[in-house]
Amino acid sequence: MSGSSKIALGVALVIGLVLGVVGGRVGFGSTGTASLSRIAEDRGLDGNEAEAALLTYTAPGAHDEYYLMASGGHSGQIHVVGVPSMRLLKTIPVFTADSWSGYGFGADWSEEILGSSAEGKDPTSWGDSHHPALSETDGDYDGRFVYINDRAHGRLGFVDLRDFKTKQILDIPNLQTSHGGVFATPNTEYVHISSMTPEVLWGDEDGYAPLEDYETAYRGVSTFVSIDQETGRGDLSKSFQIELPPYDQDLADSGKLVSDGYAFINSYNTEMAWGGEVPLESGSITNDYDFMHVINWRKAAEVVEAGDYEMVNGMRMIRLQTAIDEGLLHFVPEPRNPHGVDVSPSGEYLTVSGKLDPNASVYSITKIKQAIEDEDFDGHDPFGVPILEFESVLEAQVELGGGPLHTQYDGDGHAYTSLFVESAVAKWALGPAEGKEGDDAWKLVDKIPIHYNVGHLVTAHGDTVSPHGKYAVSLNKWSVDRFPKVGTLLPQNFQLLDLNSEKMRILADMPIGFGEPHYVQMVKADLFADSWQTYPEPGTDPLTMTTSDHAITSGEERIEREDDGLHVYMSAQRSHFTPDIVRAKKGEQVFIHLTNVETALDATHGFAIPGYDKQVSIDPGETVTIEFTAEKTGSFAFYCTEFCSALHLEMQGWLLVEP
Ligand code: RUQ
Ligand code: CUA
Repeated sequence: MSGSSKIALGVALVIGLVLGVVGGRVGFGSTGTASLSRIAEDRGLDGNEAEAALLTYTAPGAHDEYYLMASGGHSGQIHVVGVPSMRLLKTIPVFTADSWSGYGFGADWSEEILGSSAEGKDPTSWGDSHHPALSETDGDYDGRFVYINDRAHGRLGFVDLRDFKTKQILDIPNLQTSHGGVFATPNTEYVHISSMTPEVLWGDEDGYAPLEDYETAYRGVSTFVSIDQETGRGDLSKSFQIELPPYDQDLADSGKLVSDGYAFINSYNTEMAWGGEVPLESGSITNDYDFMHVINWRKAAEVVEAGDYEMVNGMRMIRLQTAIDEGLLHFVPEPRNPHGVDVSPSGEYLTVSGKLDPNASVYSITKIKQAIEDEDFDGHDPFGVPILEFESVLEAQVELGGGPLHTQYDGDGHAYTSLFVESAVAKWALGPAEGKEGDDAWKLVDKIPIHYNVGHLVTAHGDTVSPHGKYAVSLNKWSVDRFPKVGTLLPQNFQLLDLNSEKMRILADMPIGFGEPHYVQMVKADLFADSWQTYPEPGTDPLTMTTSDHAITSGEERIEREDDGLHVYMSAQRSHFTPDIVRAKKGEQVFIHLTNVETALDATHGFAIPGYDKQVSIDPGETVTIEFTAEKTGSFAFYCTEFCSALHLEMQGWLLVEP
């Protein structure tokens, strides 16, 4: 049989099988099975590809089973992608202004959020979002909130998943850049974020310290941001930090179940190299081991409650010596330059992968707790932090391949680890705590090549106490030849993998053309069944999620001159702004309180005054305020920026600024 007729037979078999199953219910479409296999053949699809198409095809109008909550990397945003269709559903602006939603372009609520970062940072500039963390209840996603870090500026963004809008950006004190986390503790008591590059904490009176003072003046910090369970917001007054040595604290994870109450942070550059004559890339890899930081955060919270902290730039900070004395910080040696630490579903195993080591090293929390209790230490680091003995807390090492980075889990005792250097994903079996015993435990089960240079990967609910398996998405840094040419800056690539059988397979590619996503979480779509598509309270202020003081209903529109300026109470309803003429005096402060009085699903209006560089989106039931000083005289047209109705083009009006 020739190669091509083998393929044709494979296609026919797959299509025959799949359609044989569904055909009874829905028929074979307009062409019949024979022609379907001809279509597959014409399109050059082999049997596996035809099957992948059927497994991922999401019919027009059908909905996806999972969402990816994807970090947007340099875009500073969160992107919501459907799985298995791999369609981009939504971009949630977080750290970067966004003109469609008006985020940072005039809506009062967004300016309050973007403006809430510290002085000296242009609040509407940009962010480098890395690691989303969905809120959890009992260690599994609960669909309430999502948090994300800004790797660039050490900030934490918070999105309420009732309306999928950002509500808060916290600029974390004592944190110049961030990486470690973010993760939520199992009941979202805290969201963790830690520094990456150490920051000058103990400099001179100007806060300055030369690099020669690296070991004395520079420090890392681990931050536990306390979360208000009602609003989802972080409250810095109830949060605390732990001072850490000036290592580069890398990725982190939260303990769960047996390891609940602990946090784990990888580190590299325990050599404390800072570049220059000894470049960082060689200076930071001379030690055989770096240190996983094991933090007992429950104990830390008690220490803070007992008052054993210092206020440092407005944050309660447990000093390093206190953390050592109180026994809430221990180090575990980890093969050099580790990147990811990922806690297994039972909470027992901590998988650490070192970029320069082909093994996944798995530690046992039971052994770690025992070693801490027995004070079974293998010396101390230069700052006096006790180091546990590598052999006594290690559970297993599994050789996976080149450059393992990050690990996720399924519900079946398997771990999935990205291999950056090898461009592959490894599937391997865990041990007894995850149901794999004897010869079935601690071994590589399957490996699949990835295109190319996988960073993070994700499985469905893959970092929770009950992962679903099913799908994995590999977040590939390079796409090289995977897509048609689009110039010199190439897209990243999300590659969808099927986990439903012993051997993994690739189902689809999705080009990502907006930045470099880092971590992603895959969450069951039906968790958002109760999220809002229109605001339930008329005139809702998205910041408070309650009725705005400035909300109006139809008939209440008016213009009032008050002491602080001109207040316009305006409604938007297909296809009219009422009032549609606003007369202001030069120099006057203008407040346009705009309510979308529609209740219909999807009846969003926009409101732009290009002459004043304002643009907002007002969703059904929403009230926003646009405030500006009428500095320029003239006649400025405003218009609705959403094609909302047949008379949308007529939905415009005038701002007249009189001399
Ligand atoms: S990173 S590719 Cu999460 Cu910022 Cu590992
Ligand atoms: Cu409202 Cu167009």
